[in-house]
Order: sequence, then structure tokens, then C-alpha cells
Amino acid sequence: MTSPRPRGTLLILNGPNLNLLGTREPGIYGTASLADVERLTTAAAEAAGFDATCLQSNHEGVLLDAIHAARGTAAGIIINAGAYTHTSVALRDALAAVELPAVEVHISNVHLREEFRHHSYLSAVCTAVIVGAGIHGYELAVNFFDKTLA
Ligand code: DHK
Repeated sequence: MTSPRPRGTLLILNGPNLNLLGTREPGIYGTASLADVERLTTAAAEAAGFDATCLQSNHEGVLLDAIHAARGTAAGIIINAGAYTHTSVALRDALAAVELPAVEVHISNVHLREEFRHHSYLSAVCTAVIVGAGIHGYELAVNFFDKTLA
């Protein structure tokens, strides 16, 4: 059993369809799998002195429960809510409620895509937003926490 890292835990949340990374529309989302993304993000977090908890779900309520549970236990949240980004007032309200720094990540540049992807319910309650950097966006989010958290 390893002892907790000193800077606390980053919760890395991925929403619907992101379990299909690697096989899903590779021209848009690339060829890395979700396991690759979680491995790279966890490695970056640990190198910066954070623990990482990764969760992917296709169910909005599961994502809500994870955000609620992060209150008081996590140092920050990295969230790619997938399509819920564009639909979910509930996820927006959960992020606002827990008062944790959060970084919204999208693998693709949503602003170059269909108009319905241009609006995010989450951006206004996130500290930072990273879009279009591919899977590097998750590491950039860790880097942001490395530079901004104690
Ligand atoms: C992932 C999804 O699943 C889409 O619904 C979003 C996002 C974009 C991404 O680029 O990571 O519109």
C-alpha cells in the first residue's frame, strides 16, 4: 500500500462514448484508447505529486455522484463530459456546487465542428477549458493544476 501523494487527488472524469476511444471516429478522436489516456494522465498527475482517480461512465447520474463525492476529497477535477457537455444543466450545477477547481477538456476542437457542439454548459463553471489539443489536453490540464494549486 502506497501512501497518498502530498498534493491530493485529481479526479479525471470521462463521459459518454469516451470508452470507445481508439476505435471511435479515429479521424476526430485519434487512435489512443481510454486506457492509454488514463495511463498518461495518471502518470502526469503522479509526476506532479498528485494521486489520480479515473472514472468513465455513459450515465449522467454516475458522473454526478462522482462530482459530489469529490467535494472535500479531491484537489481538482478534469472533466470531458462528452455529449453531456452540450446538454447537461445537472453536471453544470454539480460542478458549481462542489466549489472545486475544474478543467474542461475536449479532445477535438468543438468549435470547428457542428454548431450544437459550440455551446458548453460546463465552461462557465470551470476554471479553464482546453479544446482541440487531442489527448494531450488531459496532460495540459494536469499541468495547469501543477502550476496553480499549492
Ligand atoms: C467528446 C464527445 O463525445 C463529443 O460529444 C463532444 C468531445 C466533443 C471531445 O472532443 O472530446 O462534442
